[in-house]
Amino acid sequence: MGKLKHPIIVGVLTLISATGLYFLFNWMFTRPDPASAQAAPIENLFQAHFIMMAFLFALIMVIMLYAVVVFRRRPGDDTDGPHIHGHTGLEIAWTIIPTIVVVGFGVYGWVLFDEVTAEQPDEMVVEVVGRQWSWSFEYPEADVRSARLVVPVNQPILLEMYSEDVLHSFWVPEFRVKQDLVPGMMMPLRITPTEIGNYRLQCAEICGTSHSDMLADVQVVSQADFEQFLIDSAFRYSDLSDEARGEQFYFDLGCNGCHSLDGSVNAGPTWQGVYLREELLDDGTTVIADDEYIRDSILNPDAQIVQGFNPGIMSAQDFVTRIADLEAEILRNEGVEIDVIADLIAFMQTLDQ
Ligand code: HEC
Ligand SMILES: [Cu+2]
Repeated sequence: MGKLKHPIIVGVLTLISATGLYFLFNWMFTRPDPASAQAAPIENLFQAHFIMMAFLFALIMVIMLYAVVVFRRRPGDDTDGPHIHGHTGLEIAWTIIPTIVVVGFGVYGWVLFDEVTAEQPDEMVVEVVGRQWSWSFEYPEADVRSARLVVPVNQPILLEMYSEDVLHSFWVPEFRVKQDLVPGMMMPLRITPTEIGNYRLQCAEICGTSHSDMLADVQVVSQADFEQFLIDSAFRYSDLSDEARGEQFYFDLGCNGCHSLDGSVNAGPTWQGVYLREELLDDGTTVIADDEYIRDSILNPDAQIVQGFNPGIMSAQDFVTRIADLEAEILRNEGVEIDVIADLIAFMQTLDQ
């Protein structure tokens, strides 16, 4: 031993501490089980980081604590330590090794980013729309709209994502990939789900009052179940009853982002029992929520404000244009004139207290 005694002890202590820290990090940074093809390489990247973090942290702490304890000044010892004037070899080593590690991780991340964003064969396109504070999904090949994202297992998916207002972010932790939605741009995200199951999409970009409610169900299903989903969801607006169409509009236009059906108060008043309800307005007057008032509340939202709620929130969504666009689209696709607001009111009439 002799001269090598301290380095050997420090080396052994470093390895033991690094192993402990590695398990600690894995336990601390809780992650649900990976469920997409893109998740596996990202999980490896996590592990590589944990190993490097555990090793470096252990190395620095062990050397420091070891020196503090073992080489502490003893009582009565007034001698000076040795004077050291630099060590060229050491300085070169501690410049070159960290450079290689940092650049190495950079290259690793770059290659991996290329891999997880790479185009896949036979991609299925799903259009994703995010807005304050709800999501909706369209399957252009099947002419299906949905408030939940249903995808077949092991099928490469290309999500074409749009925001109708501010920045949002698509994040399903099990898939490990995350992508911002930027207003005015199509943002792509590729996912190949590998595990059948139910997941939850959450917006990961703070986007206003009800950001934390901006959730959607994600279901990874078998190919057969997926085809059944498309059959069950394929519809023409004009085939539905007025009330059912109103309910569909409630989701398609994103009214569900602010208006609950179960009495809970979100950014806007609940729709439970809204029809013919007596509303107290912020100027102290009351009004009965009849057809005319409801139509006005949608077309000219800032004219009458329900007490306890904020003006400007609904008008910022520009429903006048969006409803007109939707009516024009239905007329174009189905050849029928639909009054979206009348159907929304018919739906509200079904929502008793
Ligand atoms: C971004 C949040 C938001 C969205 C999305 C939203 N609203 Fe509202 N809505 C509000 C707020 C806030 C109020 C209350 C302030 C006011 O009276 O304008 C409100 C009030 C209303 C009222 C009056 C309700 C009452 O109790 O008197 C109606 C009717 C209404 N909204 C219809 C709709 C319809 C239809 C949609 C979908 C096309 C929709 N809203 C989407 C925020 C929203
Ligand atoms: Cu959001």
